[in-house]
Amino acid sequence: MKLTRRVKEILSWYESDNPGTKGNLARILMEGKLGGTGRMVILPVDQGFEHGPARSFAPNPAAYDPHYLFELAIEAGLNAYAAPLGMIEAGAATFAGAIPTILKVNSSNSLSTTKDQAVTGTVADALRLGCSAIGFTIYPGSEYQFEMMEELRELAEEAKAAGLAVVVWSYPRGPMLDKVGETALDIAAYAAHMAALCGAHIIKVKPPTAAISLDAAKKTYEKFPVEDDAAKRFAHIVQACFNGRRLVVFSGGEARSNESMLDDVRAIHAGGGNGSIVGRNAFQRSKADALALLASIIEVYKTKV
Ligand code: FBP
Repeated sequence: MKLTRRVKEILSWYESDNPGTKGNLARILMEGKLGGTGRMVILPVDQGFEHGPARSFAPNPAAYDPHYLFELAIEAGLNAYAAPLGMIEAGAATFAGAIPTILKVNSSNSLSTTKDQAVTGTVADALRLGCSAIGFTIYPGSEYQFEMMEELRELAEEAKAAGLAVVVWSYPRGPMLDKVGETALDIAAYAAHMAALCGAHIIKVKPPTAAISLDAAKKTYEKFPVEDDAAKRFAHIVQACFNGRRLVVFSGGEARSNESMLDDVRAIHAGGGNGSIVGRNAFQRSKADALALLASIIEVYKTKV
């Protein structure tokens, strides 16, 4: 595999990583229809944990089958497929080497009253299953945020030593954040920055709104405003990710129209974000519709900025 100049440049930003980790980042960045561009589209399917099986898969029952999800990511020409242990194990032999995988090693669930997560996979599992990376969610703002960050520290250290990459889902939630706060621009930038500080190679956050939520940050954003424009907001998140020295991708959220998804994608691309991680908006559509939407998303990321 000949790396593009862009991918080599991105790899150079990860100054402390060993060849194994850089090689795994390169595998993700060089895979699929966006391979070599520095942009990525990833399929995440951990919603069975987060929301339960029916809420996740009833809209498109084919998606109850883990093989369907691997096939969707491969046929769409995506960069990687991220899922919890059981889901990756269920297709491990059939799809070995077919697409880079990210083992989601912690998860929450809707039966819990606390904003905490269980560690359900290990670095050894990721290596055994041929994954390129581990994926870990932190909930900045939760009563358990420090424990999650400490778990991440241990797992990231182990993953990096073993030559794996580390993908961090940084989702603000907890007692001091209302629904508006969870996706407010200042909070999203803060969450992305903390994931970078925790040593993430790839950061995943929700698209930010124009709201500014933290009282302590309001004065600063009044003095140094971010223009009221979606692309400028994504660019601000990129700034918070070490001024673009860390890859950042944005989630798709609940099922919504193609146009609304594509509006976000155009703004992410214009703002210099590195791509999308699209779960429900992919696997809850019929395969034909999902492939069509993912192809349109990829086309946007292929255009010159
Ligand atoms: P979606 O594209 O379906 O939003 O998937 C992205 C994701 O981060 C999943 O990995 C995760 O299960 C889900 O979002 C959590 O969504 P929420 O925070 O809305 O419960």
